[in-house]
Amino acid sequence: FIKDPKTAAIVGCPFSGGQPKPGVDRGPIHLVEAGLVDQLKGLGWDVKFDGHHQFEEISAQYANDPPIGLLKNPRLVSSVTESVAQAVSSHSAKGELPVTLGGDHSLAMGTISGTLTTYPDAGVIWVDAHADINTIETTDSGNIHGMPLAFLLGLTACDAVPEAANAPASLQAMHPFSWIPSPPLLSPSRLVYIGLRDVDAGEKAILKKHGIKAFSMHEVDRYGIGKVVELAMEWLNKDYQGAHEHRPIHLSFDVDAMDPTVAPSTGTPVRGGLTFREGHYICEAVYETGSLVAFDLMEVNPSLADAAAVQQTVNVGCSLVRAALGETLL
Ligand code: 6HN
Ligand code: MN
Ligand code: MN
Ligand code: MN
Repeated sequence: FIKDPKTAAIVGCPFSGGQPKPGVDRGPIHLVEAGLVDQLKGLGWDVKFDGHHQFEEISAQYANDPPIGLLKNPRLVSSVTESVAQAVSSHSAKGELPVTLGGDHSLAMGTISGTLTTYPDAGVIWVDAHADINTIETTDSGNIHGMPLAFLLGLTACDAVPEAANAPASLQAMHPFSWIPSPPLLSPSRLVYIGLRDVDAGEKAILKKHGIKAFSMHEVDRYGIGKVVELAMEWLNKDYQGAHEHRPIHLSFDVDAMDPTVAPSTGTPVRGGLTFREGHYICEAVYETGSLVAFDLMEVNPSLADAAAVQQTVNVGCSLVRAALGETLL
């Protein structure tokens, strides 16, 4: 999928509009300042990086962005993710590997849409403590970083908890993400989770209803990470009949999947997460299949926790990206 000479395109996305904590927009800046570009060059990749994306024009346009229902910053997030989709697809169309640095996880609406534009049969591995699949009706927080998969899958009122049927029609009719194609590019059978441990009740109902495959921390404990990644790949490829050995894979990695002792500087930490090695193993094993076509590293927030914890989290973030680009393979 990725053309020779292997080129990684860094898509730096200093964006925090999908959640309320300031600072996550500084994540990509810290990751690049820590030397990520040279580190990837050191692995033999050509690296394209022409500065972080500036969402200033969009931010100015939506300085006034009243909520839609509970949804916060809906027009801003919609417009930013639309521009990210274009950036990602323009790189992947050239046979480059887009590496998107967040920023909050709402950005994955853009990255995954971009990947699916170039590779319509791609599968998604979503590594996260959270399921990020709340709909307009199930969200309690209104933070869109908890909702990207619902928009990518085109889930609406009828997919929510039963009481969602009572949501006002005006709310159900609102489509702040109307740029996302309908019918949706992603289907529930091409999504697999690893690392879940804080899933809202409405989200559990959605996972069940759509038969979405999820390996929570419980399954990581039971089977071990090696088996979990093997089962995840098997699941994604079960019905694949394309020209390649495997389906192309988009790996979207929320740094809060890691245990907070490993990656403390993130907005919604949850104890009981992936160890340093488990997180790296996922990245390595996906790269090893030769089917990785896009990688996201999201939710590094350098303004949470003390300087040493920030340094640690940024270093782990760089290390996960290197693992996804083949560092540990001999
Ligand atoms: N993330 N389920 C919670 C919500 O607000 O919907 C938490 C979401 C966290 C999102 O970490 O990318
Ligand atoms: Mn998360
Ligand atoms: Mn929760
Ligand atoms: Mn997330």
